[in-house]
Amino acid sequence: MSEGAGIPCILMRGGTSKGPYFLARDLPADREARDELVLRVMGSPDPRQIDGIGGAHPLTSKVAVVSCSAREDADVDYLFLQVGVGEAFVTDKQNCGNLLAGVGPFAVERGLVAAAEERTSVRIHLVNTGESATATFATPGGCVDYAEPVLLAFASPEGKPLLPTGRVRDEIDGLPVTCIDNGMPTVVVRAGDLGVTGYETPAELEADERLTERISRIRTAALELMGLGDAPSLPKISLLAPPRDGGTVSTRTFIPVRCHEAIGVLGAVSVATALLLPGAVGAELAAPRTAPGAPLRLEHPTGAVDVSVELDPDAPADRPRTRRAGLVRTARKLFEGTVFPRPSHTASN
Ligand code: NQM
Repeated sequence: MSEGAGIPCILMRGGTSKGPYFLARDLPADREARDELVLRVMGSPDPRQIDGIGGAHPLTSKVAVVSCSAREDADVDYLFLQVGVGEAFVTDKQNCGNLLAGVGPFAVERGLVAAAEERTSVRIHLVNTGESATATFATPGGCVDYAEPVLLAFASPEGKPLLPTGRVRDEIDGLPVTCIDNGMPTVVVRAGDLGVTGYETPAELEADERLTERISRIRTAALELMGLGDAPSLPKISLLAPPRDGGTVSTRTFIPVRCHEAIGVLGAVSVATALLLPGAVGAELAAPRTAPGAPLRLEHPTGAVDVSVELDPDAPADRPRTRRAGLVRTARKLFEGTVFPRPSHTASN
């Protein structure tokens, strides 16, 4: 790929996030070369991403790479890349369930999957973690209808423990926490234990230096406790409080430096799963389910998300498993074209 050559991509909103979607074959196969190119495409490490197409926030500094799958149980492979804002990193150590919402529609747009007449289901292999999901969406007359929702169903992850520390509760920095991973490594903590209500805006929470320093300490300790190595965007830290708007629980989630304006998809699945585990931190704050098996409604700074999750009753108590999980998102094709990455040696703006 020559310097200055453009790369075909579709810019999509997936749930509450946004980013370019590429076919894997349009990016370098070499990982280092790919990551270096992705930094230039997005405009990182500049915190404004002014010379790229990133949106200068972790929720808009995301990239999806999609290809046909060689696996029998999947139609497409989806690799997610989180790109640093103000930092020169590209990490594949986490999934993104929000961009996942656009993967099925993108696969149809690019002809990787043939659309059915009414609704199309695409089986997606999440390359980052080896998990799998099925996205089902409306395709009347064989075209994606972006006005309709995308149903995301997650199979239970094989062999990966929901409780990475082996315990339903741990203590970090003197606080009770639950470390959970049902698709997204997340630390659940009571907002009240951190001296906040849990109803503050993300801007208010980010401005609270005492809080952000504590969250940073919790994160550093949890990285080790959960065996996450040095993943720059993990774990997420979700602050729980009793619900205020008829939901199950209120959440404010650090991802892990900025506070999410909503909550990540797999982050929500992970928090909802923790709420079902007897003894988990924050489960006592949750309103009872309206009916057995009813979705859990996680309130967040800009609304709420309903998560369906079912525990496997046959799993041993010390090694809980889920049977399935799912939620509904939307996605939208925003722009289709050719992106021109900043050349590696550029004079200043
Ligand atoms: O948890 C943000 C997002 C996410 C991740 C983050 C996500 C998920 O909202 O599945 O979607 O936690 O970094 O895009």
